Amino acid sequence: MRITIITIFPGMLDGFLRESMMKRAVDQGAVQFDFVDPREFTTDVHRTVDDRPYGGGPGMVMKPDPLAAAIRSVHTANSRVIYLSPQGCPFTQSKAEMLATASKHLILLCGHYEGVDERLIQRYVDEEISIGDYVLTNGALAATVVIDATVRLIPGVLGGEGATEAESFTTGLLDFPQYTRPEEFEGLTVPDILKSGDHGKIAAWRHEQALDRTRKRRPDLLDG
Ligand code: 4FV
Repeated sequence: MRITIITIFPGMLDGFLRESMMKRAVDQGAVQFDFVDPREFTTDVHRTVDDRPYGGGPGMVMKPDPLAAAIRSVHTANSRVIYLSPQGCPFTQSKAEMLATASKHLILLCGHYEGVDERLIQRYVDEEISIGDYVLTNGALAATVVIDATVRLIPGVLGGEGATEAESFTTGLLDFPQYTRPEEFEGLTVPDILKSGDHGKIAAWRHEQALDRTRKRRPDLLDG
């Protein structure tokens, strides 16, 4: 998979892409990342990528032209343009699974300021995704979340670490509680069932725990 990040702050993702799982995914050849800075597609000496909003109001809006040229510079028939914004569809595990399996080339458009000129979205964006109902300073942070949740699902990337089939949201439930050594921690012990070796009983206990937590913390996940 190829992931192109369109952002005026390419350095913001450097550390994240050079560490841990993402670095390993690149080393394995499962994914390649590249950046496009819209400033490279400006025509004025100040390399202007934003301007005041028509109709007045606070803040600035990203100009359509540099973004359009940036997208065109990498867009192919296999590309899917995703704009990260609070107006997007909520990002979910199933969306991550879809992106991980169905996409050859993701172009992640990272907004800044008050957002992007609507005409750019109309003409170039295939899908708008929101990572949550709050406002970030920059879409690159949201792109990082989408990249992480998606790339880890590319077959082979996770290797031995954690089977994705049985994890949160994939089962429709929150995860069961996890324990590891020491057997006693500050007076707290590990539930005996987990030390029983009876895998049938352990699986039943874990499912009951997951169900109970989901009922208490996220009953919305149980609707339907
Ligand atoms: C956001 C979100 C988000 C809005 C203004 C960047 C900011 C600034 N993106 N999910 N929530 N974006 O807050 O995806 O341009």
